Amino acid sequence: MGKSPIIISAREKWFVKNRNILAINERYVEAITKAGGFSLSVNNLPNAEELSSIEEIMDGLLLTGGDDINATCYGETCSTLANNTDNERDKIELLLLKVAIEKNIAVLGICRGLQIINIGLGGTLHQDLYSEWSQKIQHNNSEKGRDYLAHSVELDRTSKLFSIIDKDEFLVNSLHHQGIEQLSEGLIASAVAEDGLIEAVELPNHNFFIGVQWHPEELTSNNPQWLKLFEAFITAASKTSG
Ligand SMILES: [Mn+2]
Repeated sequence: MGKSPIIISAREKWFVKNRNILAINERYVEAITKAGGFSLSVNNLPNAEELSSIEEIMDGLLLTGGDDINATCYGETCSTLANNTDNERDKIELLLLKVAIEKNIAVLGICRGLQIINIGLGGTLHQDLYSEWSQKIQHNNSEKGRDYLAHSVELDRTSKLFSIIDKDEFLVNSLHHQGIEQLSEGLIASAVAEDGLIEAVELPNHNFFIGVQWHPEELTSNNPQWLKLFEAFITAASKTSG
């Protein structure tokens, strides 16, 4: 066995026990580890030199879920309905994404991660789906549990995600209240929900570049198909590691 590809993520910030904690949900680390990768978090905004050091070791970029992105990142005023924005995290992730695109490094975006991808490439978000867009499906199900299968998505059979999952319709968990408004140029929508919301994106002509609006890391123990997504990501990251 060769060396484990290094998968970089940005930390979340939590206020716990009277202090700011920089953290990552362990489910991501478990999924990366099971798939054969090694997870490493970036805790603060790197300068140009620090960024090139990260670039040297980054085999894959995992953009994780979390609180809302500040709408100023896509030229809008941040809504009062947006939760716990973290400008430093937004900047770290947008920087890492730019490097990953330039260097053809494998990217997997989950929930907020899919949203960062869309913004990084020039798209916009609905800042609150329920009030701004549609009430047809409940996309925000945090009170029902993180593995609660909330709605179905239909997957484009020509997508890379389809080639990994090998199913064109399935149920997903749904723990978000924001979503893609204007899809950025260059991205293709690979999955949509019944209400028409884009739930997965891909960047063609890249080593590996997939974003999903649901949380596969919460579903791997009940449904092994979701570990396959992480395995495909780590395999692609292995190709750039050396
Ligand atoms: Mn959803």
